[in-house]
Amino acid sequence: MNVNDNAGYLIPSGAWTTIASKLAPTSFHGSWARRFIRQSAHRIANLAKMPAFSASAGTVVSKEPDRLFAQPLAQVPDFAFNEDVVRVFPDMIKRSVPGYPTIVENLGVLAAQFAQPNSVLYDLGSSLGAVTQALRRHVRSDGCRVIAVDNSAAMVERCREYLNGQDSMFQELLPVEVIEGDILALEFQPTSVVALNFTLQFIAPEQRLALLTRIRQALLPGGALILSEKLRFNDSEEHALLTDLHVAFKRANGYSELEIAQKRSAIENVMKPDSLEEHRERLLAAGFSKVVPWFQCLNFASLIALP
Ligand code: GEK
Repeated sequence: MNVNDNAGYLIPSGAWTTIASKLAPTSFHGSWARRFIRQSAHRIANLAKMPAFSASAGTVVSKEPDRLFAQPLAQVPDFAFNEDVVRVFPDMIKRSVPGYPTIVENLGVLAAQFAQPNSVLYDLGSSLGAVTQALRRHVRSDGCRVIAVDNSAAMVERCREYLNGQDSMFQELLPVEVIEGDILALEFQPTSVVALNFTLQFIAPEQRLALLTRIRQALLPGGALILSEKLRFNDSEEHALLTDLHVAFKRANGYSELEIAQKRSAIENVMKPDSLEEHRERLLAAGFSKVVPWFQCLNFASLIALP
């Protein structure tokens, strides 16, 4: 069974039992069929033990809907990656960040092109480990391992549970270590792939260049930094248009005007986007030789930076 066999759909764990019981007894013969049924049974048994989450496009995630800003709040506190956010995070980020599932899955595909044998791959600001899961599925170079780092204790705890879930569902995954810590204080090991997937925007602007410089110094020849961020635009009309279109994207994903407004005021003090030009200039100043945008959807983009 391919890891992407349920591509794009959240399948409740109970449904697997039904699907397999319909397929297994009569439809297949021979050794391939027996192996298929045995592996399916293994996954079904493991999925059944995990009521809180299921596999979507091969990624182990929770399904709880984001209603955090649905009721009027007397005062909207600054956004924090706490227990409440952790519970709904997969739904929140998918409904708020245009292109997020495409970026995460393809980050694994891109990483496989840059990963060097016997090196570390970093997922910085790993949240629940969606990127880590993609790296573990796609990278096949010998001796690679993933280090996921996040400074939210709640994220790290749940991330470890999800990665255990991934281990019990899929074989031949890269080894992984999840560290609770500040990426600004991290001692980098020689690395071939660094993912900063929507994390740099939460780092204080004056500390971004120093972080990117340390990442560049740790990058091995042939490696890459993959940097995804929300963008702002120097041209005010372009900025207004893409901001409006992003609001339309959120509306289309079921968020109310109240939810959109309260989330905006919660996040505006903690998340500071840069323009594409600022990213390019800073990456070159940090010592990267080439910056190549590989994805943009509305005001969200992802870049490959080469050492
Ligand atoms: C994904 N990459 O699903 N050190 C460590 N972690 C940090 C720091 C820091 N200094 N600052 C913020 N974080 C993920 C999504 S979310 C982006 C990344 C979003 C962490 C923070 O705790 C949070 O988990 C993550 O960076 C940002 O692909 O929510 O828009």
